Amino acid sequence: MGRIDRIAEPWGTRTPYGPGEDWPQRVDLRLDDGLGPADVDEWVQSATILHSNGDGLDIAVKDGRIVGVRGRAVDRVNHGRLGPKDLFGYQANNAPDRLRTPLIRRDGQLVGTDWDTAMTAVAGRTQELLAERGPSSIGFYTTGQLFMEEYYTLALIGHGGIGTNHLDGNTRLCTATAAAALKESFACDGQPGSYTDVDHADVIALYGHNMAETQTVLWTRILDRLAGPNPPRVLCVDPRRTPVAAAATIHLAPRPGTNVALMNALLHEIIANDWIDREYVDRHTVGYDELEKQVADCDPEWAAAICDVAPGDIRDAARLLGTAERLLSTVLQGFYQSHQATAAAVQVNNVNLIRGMLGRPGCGILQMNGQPTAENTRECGADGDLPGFRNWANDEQVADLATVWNVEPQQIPHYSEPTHLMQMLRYVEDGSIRFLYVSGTNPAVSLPELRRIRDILTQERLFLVVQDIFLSETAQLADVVLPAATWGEKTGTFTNADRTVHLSEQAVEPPGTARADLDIFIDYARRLELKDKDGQPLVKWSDAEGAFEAWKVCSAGRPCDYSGLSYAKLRGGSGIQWPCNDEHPDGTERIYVDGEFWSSPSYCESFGKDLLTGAPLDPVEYKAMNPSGKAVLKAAEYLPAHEPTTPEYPYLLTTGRTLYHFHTRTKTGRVRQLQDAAPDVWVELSAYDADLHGWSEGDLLRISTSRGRVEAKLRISGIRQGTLFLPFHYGYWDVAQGQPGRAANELTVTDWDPCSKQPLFKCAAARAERIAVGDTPAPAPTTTASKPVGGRVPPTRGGDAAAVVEDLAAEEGSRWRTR
Ligand SMILES: Nc1nc2c(c(=O)[nH]1)N[C@H]1C(S)=C(S)[C@@H](COP(=O)(O)OP(=O)(O)OC[C@H]3O[C@@H](n4cnc5c(=O)[nH]c(N)nc54)[C@H](O)[C@@H]3O)O[C@H]1N2
Ligand SMILES: Nc1nc2c(c(=O)[nH]1)N[C@H]1C(S)=C(S)[C@@H](COP(=O)(O)OP(=O)(O)OC[C@H]3O[C@@H](n4cnc5c(=O)[nH]c(N)nc54)[C@H](O)[C@@H]3O)O[C@H]1N2
Ligand SMILES: [Mo]
Repeated sequence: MGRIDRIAEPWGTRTPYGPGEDWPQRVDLRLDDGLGPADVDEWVQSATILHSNGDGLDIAVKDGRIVGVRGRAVDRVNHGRLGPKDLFGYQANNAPDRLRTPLIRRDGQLVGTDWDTAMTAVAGRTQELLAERGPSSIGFYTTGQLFMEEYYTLALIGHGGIGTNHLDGNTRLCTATAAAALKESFACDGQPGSYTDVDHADVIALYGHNMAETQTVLWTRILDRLAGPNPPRVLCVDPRRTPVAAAATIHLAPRPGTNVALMNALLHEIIANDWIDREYVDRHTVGYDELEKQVADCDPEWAAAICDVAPGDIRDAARLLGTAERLLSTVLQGFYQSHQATAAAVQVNNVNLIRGMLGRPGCGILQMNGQPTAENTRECGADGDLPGFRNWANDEQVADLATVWNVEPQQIPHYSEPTHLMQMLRYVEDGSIRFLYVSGTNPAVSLPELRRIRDILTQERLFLVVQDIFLSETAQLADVVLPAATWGEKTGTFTNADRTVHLSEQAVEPPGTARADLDIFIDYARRLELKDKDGQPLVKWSDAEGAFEAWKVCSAGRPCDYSGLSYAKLRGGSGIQWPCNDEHPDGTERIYVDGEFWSSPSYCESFGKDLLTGAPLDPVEYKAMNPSGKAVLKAAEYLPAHEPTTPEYPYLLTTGRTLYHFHTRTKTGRVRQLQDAAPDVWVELSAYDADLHGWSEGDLLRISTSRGRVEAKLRISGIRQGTLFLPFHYGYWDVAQGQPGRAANELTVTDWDPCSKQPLFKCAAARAERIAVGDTPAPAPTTTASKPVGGRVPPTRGGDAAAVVEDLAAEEGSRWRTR
């Protein structure tokens, strides 16, 4: 057992292993200062909630309070490890400024009230609008951070009860492109890969994915392979020198927004060198000829001119991919939130497909998720899909859902795909949506072009309900604020990016009168008197396990089949991967083994779209293209980004994350170890650009686009020249009013991918000016992609306050008994 500063060393101690071996266990434990394991009254089973990795953990409880966390050695995902956000983040539950009672706006001010008054207002306004303007005046905007049971209930209320098509999640900002890319290639959502592919792969390619900072435990798994015998080779595609880039065999740093050009050149090389699995292509795919034609002219020289990457490096990368024996590909926001998002992500699928790298150990695709429960938002249809990956354009599947819900099929809107968030905002802007119920998301900081968002959310005619655990920037704008119980204070399940389902049990009571999101939704449905077609209550459950049992029925026979799972089965051991049913009682490690897909015209979730325009294919077109349900190789032409740089706005601005914070920091900003590691906004620029202007580390810059301004101190980092990076974590809840702009989204653009409708947070044209010479370094970590180049900057450390116990000898479960 060792103690280690996990702020200074985010990934902890190496436990090397070789290909095909089991990843050794290492149990990470963090308790409040002064406490030891013997002080803990009870350990309660759960999983991590500050990213999509789904690391199993136990919550330590003492005197009815959460006092720490410990990784679960038995869990397939993490083998006991935890990342810094999870080791320290639990403290946010105990923050003194948690919302404890509902708030309602009276004479312009939010004042405390009781639940009955608040819910009467919320349900009353809904009923008024339903009577006056019909269901399309009602919109719901939820999250990727609640539990599965909550999304399923909300989807039933929205689609089956109220009958509005306006229900989306912040997963639109997050994993809409993951879902879209899977639907384009496999005609259905569902993650092909498994985290255990890391144990077997000989090449791992990470596209626009800073896994080291955003899925720290999965990255630890890769670091342990890199430290062991026969390590995998790593390809990193990212305009910044991230820790992934630093560890990579090959790092390509393209201009933001040029991913499709790069991918087409990689495909061109793979095809030109005949590194293709012809048999797999012929037996299991359609569309190869079009793909070959599309990339025929896309040689590395062509791409080099667009991406500003050396042609030789593109050739080397293509050889790495083309000669891999077990290729694991991962994709995240550098593709999903960039120009031509779906088209680019689909080309990654194409690389694996034409190489026949799917369905075998080490051969996988991880079109990653970001938020901890984003997978469930998608599965349950709370985000622009129908529950159970049902196809809105297939009347039989809609009728089947109607049977499950005991409603008439025409009650469920399916005249088009459910409305995506950016369109919902337009409807609010136009006044056709008059009621917006926001749960578990903070759009006043996380959406693009914040000035516009604030205008939309503060409209007089809009009734805004915000269900949160803190008085976020968005909650401050609400008509009614509903205080929620959160992770550790309520029970439910959630599913990570590799389909692993975890049970998260209630460990402590919520603060004040805060209630589980599920209880609030059920109360809302009851007050609206939503009924099924026999006049019985539409929502037939009153607790989480009841909702889970209902979801099992809804998901049975669909790809995301939970029918073989139960709370009892999820207790005690590891998380379990869906599909889990009679055929696969212990879950399913990899889908699409033997080249079998869920893409037959009658079963598939989606008929696909045109990658350039987003126009949906109709059933007849789909059937003609893919009659027997194969994988689809979809080609895409590169198009230049919509907002090119100009002499006035000469930089490409990209935005993203740092290791120590989660999103708008409502949790991590209230945790001293994490907040101290990255206390305020900064902006990154290359040494080349800084030298050009004579700027130094710590100088105060003003970054502007045509939409707004941000002031931030300069960190000279390993970012490519011509590119600016801003973390998007810093909003306004913890600064005085009137401070200059610091949210990255003051600058981002109202624009989205035509296919996935995911906003483009990663490429805008911007200007940088120095407004003051700095005397202290930028408040950016030194342990991450923000690592300074040159200059003297004190290293990021947490010291004693960040000490974590690592038990490297933990075998056969953990040393400390779980109840
Ligand atoms: N520490 C931490 N971890 C998190 C989260 C968090 O807030 N903090 N959030 C979770 C969530 S919800 C998500 S969605 C994930 C996101 O996880 P990631 O996608 O890994 O994180 P980002 O920082 O958004 O973007 C990844 C990288 O994309 C690169 N990039 C930008 N533009 C381009 C481009 O045009 N092309 C290419 N190839 N790369 C580009 C950026 O330089 C950046 O390093 O993280 C999850 N995990
Ligand atoms: N510029 C830029 N913008 C981005 C991104 C980017 O890379 N760059 N990334 C985008 C991505 S991928 C994402 S996922 C979004 C994230 O954007 P948001 O979802 O807006 O960010 P969070 O801070 O996670 O907001 C979650 C809210 O839910 C509350 N909450 C937490 N737990 C619970 C709970 O159990 N119940 C309820 N009711 N509330 C809870 C939190 O207090 C917080 O206010 O941001 C997007 N915006
Ligand atoms: Mo996300």
